[in-house]
Amino acid sequence: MTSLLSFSDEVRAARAADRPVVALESTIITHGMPFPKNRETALLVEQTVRDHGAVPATIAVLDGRIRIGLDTNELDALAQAECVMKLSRADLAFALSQHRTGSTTVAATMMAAELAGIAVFATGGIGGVHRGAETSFDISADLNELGRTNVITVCAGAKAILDIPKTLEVLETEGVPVVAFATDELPAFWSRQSGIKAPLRLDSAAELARFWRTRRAIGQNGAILVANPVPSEDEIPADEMARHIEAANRAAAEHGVSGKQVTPFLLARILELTGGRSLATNIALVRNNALLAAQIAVALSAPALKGSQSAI
Ligand code: PSU
Ligand code: MN
Repeated sequence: MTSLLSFSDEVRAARAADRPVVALESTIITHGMPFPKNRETALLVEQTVRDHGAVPATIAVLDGRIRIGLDTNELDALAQAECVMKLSRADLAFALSQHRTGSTTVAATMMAAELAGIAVFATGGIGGVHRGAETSFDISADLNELGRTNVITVCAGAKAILDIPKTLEVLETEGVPVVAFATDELPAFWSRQSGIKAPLRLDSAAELARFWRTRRAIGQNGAILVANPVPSEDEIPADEMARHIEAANRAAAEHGVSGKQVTPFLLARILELTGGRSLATNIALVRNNALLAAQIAVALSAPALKGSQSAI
C-alpha cells in the first residue's frame, strides 16, 4: 500500500508535525478549467489554504502512484497535459495497476484522502444526478462515495447543471448530511440561490468540527457535505444561469454526449455562453471553499480533537 501512496515534501513535513492538511482535487484542473487559468487557480487555491493555517495536498495519480501533494512542476505538467484519465472509484486502481496518469474526481480524491488520513477536502461542486437521469441513469459516483468515505467535503453546492432536488434525494438515501454554511438555502454553485432549503445549517468551522467528531464518536462512516455559497460579489444570479444551463444541457443532448464527458462538456459550454464569467465565478468559489476547509482542518487539529485525522 505505502508504495502506491506518495507524499510531497510539504505534506510529509505537515504530517510529521501534526499540522492540519486540506485535500484538493485535480479533475477541476484537467477537465474543469482551460489552461492557463487552471494552473493559476490550482496555485491560488493552495496558497489560500496556506494563508489560513493549513497545508494543501492536491491529489492526482502520476505514473501509477497516488500523489498526496504536487510540486509546482508536477502541477504545471498536469495543467497542460492532454488525454489525462479522469479517475473515479471505478478506475482509480486500474490507473495504478497500469502505471497511468490521471486526475482524481471528488470520489477518487475522497478515497485517496482517507487512505492518507486527511479529514478535510475542498472542491468546487460535487457531481450529482444529471437532468434526464430517469432515462440516462447518469448519477455521479461522487454521491455514493460521500455515503461511505470519511472526509468532510466542502463544495459550493451541486453544480447547477444538475437536477438539484434529485441530487438531494440521493444524498439523503446515502445518509449524507448536507450542511449549508451560514445560510438556510442550498447554494447552487455559480449562484447563492437554488430555491431549495438546505437540510441542515451550521455557522462556524468549530461547529462543523464538533459535528464531525460526534459522527465519528458514534461510529458513523461517510462524509459531511458542506455547501458553502459563493461570495455575493462573485455570483452569477440564478435566473441568469438558468438560461445558459438549459442551452448547455440541450447542446449535450444534441451532441449525444454521455458518460465521463458530460460534466466537462457542460462546464465548457457554460464558459462560452457566459463569455468567461462562469470561470471567474468558479475560481472564486473554489478559493472560498479552500478557505473554509482550512478553517475546519485547523478546528479539528485543536488538542482535544486528535484522533479525527488518524493516518492508516
Ligand atoms: N467542480 C468543479 N469543476 C469540476 C468538478 C467539480 O468546479 O470539473 C469535477 C469534480 O471532479 C467532480 C466531477 O467529481 O466534476 C464530476 O464528474 P461526473 O459528473 O462525471 O461524476
Ligand atoms: Mn456521470
